[in-house]
Amino acid sequence: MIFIDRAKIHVLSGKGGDGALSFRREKHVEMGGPDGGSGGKGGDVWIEADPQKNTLYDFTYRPLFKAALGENGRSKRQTGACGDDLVIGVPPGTLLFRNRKRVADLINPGDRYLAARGGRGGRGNATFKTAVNTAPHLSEKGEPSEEAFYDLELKLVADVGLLGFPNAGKSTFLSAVTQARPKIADYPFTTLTPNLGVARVRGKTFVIADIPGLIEGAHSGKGLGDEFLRHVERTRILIHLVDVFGYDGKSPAENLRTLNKELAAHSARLAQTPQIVAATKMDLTGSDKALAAFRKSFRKNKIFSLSSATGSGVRELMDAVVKALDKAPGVASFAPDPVDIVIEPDFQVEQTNDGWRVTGKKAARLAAITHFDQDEAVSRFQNILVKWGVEDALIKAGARAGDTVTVGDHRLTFRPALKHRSKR
Ligand SMILES: Nc1nc2c(ncn2[C@@H]2O[C@H](COP(=O)(O)OP(=O)(O)OP(=O)(O)O)[C@@H](O)[C@H]2O)c(=O)[nH]1
Ligand SMILES: [Mg+2]
Repeated sequence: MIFIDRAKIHVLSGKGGDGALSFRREKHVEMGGPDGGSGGKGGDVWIEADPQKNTLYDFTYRPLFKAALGENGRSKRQTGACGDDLVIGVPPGTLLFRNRKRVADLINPGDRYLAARGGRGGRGNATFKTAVNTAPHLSEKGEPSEEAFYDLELKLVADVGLLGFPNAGKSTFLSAVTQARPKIADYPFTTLTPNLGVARVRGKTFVIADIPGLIEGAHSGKGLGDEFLRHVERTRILIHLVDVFGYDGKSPAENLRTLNKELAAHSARLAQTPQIVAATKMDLTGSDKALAAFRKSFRKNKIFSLSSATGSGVRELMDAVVKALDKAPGVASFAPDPVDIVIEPDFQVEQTNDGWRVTGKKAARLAAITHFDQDEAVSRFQNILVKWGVEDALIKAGARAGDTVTVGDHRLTFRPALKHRSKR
């Protein structure tokens, strides 16, 4: 399994089905009534946290996700079937961004976000029947599909994060206290991607995240950088493992301070996460003396003594972890960024090189569902625009009869109603 924690996806909801235009035909009935059924709704696209997943690898090569179309309506008032929704499974802990704004944090299995709404089905001509118009020759097209792009970013969901310089013994500790079997070796940067393990201590269960080693300057890209710190950003507490013999010729106390600076440079919030400090490799010769010196030069935290190799100190450390978890707040979630509330007018009128354009979501939608090859549909379209005040707005802006007016993808010739013509 390849661990990927960033991806981009492209989603497309289903177009709504078109409404039907049809009239009842029966033997001995000459003028049957309208019986065109409405189209079905197009499928929605959802993004959902799926506990079976732990990487965004699936999205490396499959960037487009399309929900099914709604079926067209048919005669005899048969409504088209709705298009099936498409549910895209992502690992719990996936954050969704749209236009660089965070829109959701899918932490818990089953958390879902509506990524693209399916188009509404168009109305069939049966629904347009009124006392005045008993034989409507018009129907609507289904609403178009919705397209969107999302950036996905995974921040693993874990209770405890392991922190330390390369080679400190993080992965060894994880394999000592959980079933996880990460790669362990006597060289720095053995771990290249995070590992999760589930620990059970006195009836309590919690998830531990082991991440690659950090070094001085990680926040500016040294070593493997500090990208992986995002996988401990949610954790409730951190265990800071320090090789009792130091790393890179520096003392363990210096190592500890250096990493805490890196942590703060990455995120102020992470620097606030409670830490339990443990000196590792306490089974090796000279470790007792080294630990005494370490404790002497670093008095801010209690320093636990740990050997993942012999198991000594593991229990005491895990008890402290359970205690700390009891006090710590829950796994952090990230709220959506505030959205700018744009109160969009129903339409706007603007002058173009060759005439006028009516813009706005509502107007574009109306144009999209209108059959411009049906005379009655065109009249309805015009009546609705007049009702919204589009005609008045065009006149006010200076439009004259005969000018070209574009609405959505359609170009029309402006023919204002009599009340406007008589004014001139
Ligand atoms: N003697 C002894 N050796 C240990 C102990 N814990 C880890 N080691 C050794 O230290 C080396 C590094 O251990 P890892 O668990 O791979 O260290 P890490 O912190 O995960 O390292 P990176 O993944 O490179 O950041 C390995 O050779 C381990 O066998 C310990 O408690 N005692
Ligand atoms: Mg490791």
